Amino acid sequence: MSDAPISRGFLGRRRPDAGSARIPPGQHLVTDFPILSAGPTPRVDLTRWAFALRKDGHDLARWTWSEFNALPQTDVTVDIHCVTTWSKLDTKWRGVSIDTLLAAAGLEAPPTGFAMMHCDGGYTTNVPLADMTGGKAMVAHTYDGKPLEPAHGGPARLLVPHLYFWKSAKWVRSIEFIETDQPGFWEQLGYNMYGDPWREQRYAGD
Ligand SMILES: Nc1nc2c(c(=O)[nH]1)N[C@H]1C(S)=C(S)[C@@H](COP(=O)(O)O)O[C@H]1N2
Ligand SMILES: [Mo]
Repeated sequence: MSDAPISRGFLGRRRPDAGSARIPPGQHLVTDFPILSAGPTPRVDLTRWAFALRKDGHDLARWTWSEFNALPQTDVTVDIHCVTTWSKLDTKWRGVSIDTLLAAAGLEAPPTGFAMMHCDGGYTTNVPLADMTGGKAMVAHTYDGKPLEPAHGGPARLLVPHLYFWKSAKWVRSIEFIETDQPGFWEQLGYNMYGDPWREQRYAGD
């Protein structure tokens, strides 16, 4: 993921079979955008929405919807990989990178440690902080040029495209910094603590 704009022309000239080297083992391509949610799509009131970075039970930083949207924005085009075996290429997102959030909060990215994502509806998932910084993750609010649909996590979701897509928490409301790794919703049910699609880390022990 980088801040560099991706040329539509270049993507358009890519040969149809040129994507196979981009599909991790055990995955197949889809062109639609499946919806996978463990519960109902929460109804979100943007006037009450806020996004927070938290540690030890208190906010380190907090942004309202308008404050969040006023932060520097990042556009990315990335491939996404769901553990249920679908992959989708060249998905286009706009949002606020985790680097930008940390800088806006006056925080340097902690060199070690983990993040626990907390979402409307109660979903959680864990990701090492090193996998969220350095341009590797964002809180996305726009998909393919349009406001992110509620079913896909709107108004805003985490996007960590280099890990299986269950790590990309929909309706995310806070990132909690934790010292030691803890399992989130699917991880407690036997899914992998890390979830690298290229190493097929689907389940605990993979
Ligand atoms: N809050 C929340 N985030 C979530 C989920 C969920 O059930 N709740 N499902 C995860 C899973 S398993 C996947 S594959 C992706 C699916 O995102 P999509 O519905 O936009 O395809 O969201 C992830 N993020
Ligand atoms: Mo998933």
